[in-house]
Amino acid sequence: MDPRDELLIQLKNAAGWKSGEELSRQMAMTRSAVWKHIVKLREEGYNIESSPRKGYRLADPDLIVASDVLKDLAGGLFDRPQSRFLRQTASTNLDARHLAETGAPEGTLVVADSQDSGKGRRARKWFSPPGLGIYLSFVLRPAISPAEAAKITLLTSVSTAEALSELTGLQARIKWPNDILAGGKKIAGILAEISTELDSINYMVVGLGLNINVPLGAFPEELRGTATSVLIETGREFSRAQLLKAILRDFERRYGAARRDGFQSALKRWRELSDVIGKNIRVETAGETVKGTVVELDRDGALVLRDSRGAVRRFLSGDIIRESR
Ligand code: BT5
Repeated sequence: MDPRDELLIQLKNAAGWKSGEELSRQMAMTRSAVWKHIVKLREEGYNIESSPRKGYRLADPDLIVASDVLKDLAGGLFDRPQSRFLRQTASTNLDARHLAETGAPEGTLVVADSQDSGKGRRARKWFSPPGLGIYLSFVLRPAISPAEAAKITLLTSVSTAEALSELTGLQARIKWPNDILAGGKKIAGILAEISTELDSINYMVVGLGLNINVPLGAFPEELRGTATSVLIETGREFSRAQLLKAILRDFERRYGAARRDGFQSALKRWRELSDVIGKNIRVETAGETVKGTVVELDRDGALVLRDSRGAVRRFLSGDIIRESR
């Protein structure tokens, strides 16, 4: 293991101060070598306090450490040496796209502690406060047609909702096509981007933003009525690394199952978690707004709507707004 990663894990597990002497013994290196690594880690942006008497302490105990995450994903889809764990970046989706363009294999991850320009769909922004959420993107190269790409978003939604419910006890729901809600508010969003070649997918980048330990007051004013976090909903803080691993494990399992047997079982769960069939809604797309009643979520992940004139319309993307009757 990279010695700096090992140092981070030692400090994280200590959950408080750890003496330089102990660190040097456990890591089988001199105290001055420990110090040099600490200096490097600080340069990379890790907030490590030091005290001549007590030793060292990680100021952010909820840090996501690469090797800690990767060891739990060893041997699977996300076991990729090309993966990046960053303190800070503009957008993990952008990073993952660059990696994909230069040949990074399926399963390559980009995880960041904070983003300066987190992206939503249609040039919207994703609020990404440092250390309080998951900002993750991964590269996929699925052998499906571009028309089926929405299925990957729905798979990611199911995995996120399931892992959230399992670890935190929250009743997470899915709002078509890419939002996860808790207590009726947005707790996570997914941004899938696709690069196509003729009629096949060259690569896909799936981005997930999940609000974990964000207190209400930390959200910008304009999001306070619509956004939420695990902390707000449960009153408790949760480990970001644990949630990250649970989501990735669930996704890996479902993606494998979909490749073997198709998307049916994920689709079934997605429909249960979506709870939108029969509801009166408005769909806003880039070009138009259509009112109607949801007939179904079809096998490609499209929303099928009967509009006020009785015509049936199918949407693969857009935003839905619930209409009151
Ligand atoms: C999304 O877009 O919901 C997709 C968000 C994907 C973010 C991840 S983070 C890691 C990866 N790297 C990136 O750069 N992006 C991905 P959309 O459905 O267009 O929703 C965007 C809207 O959600 C904004 O216009 C706000 O109204 C709202 N919003 C922004 N930040 C939020 C947050 N942290 N929590 C809840 N709502 C938020």
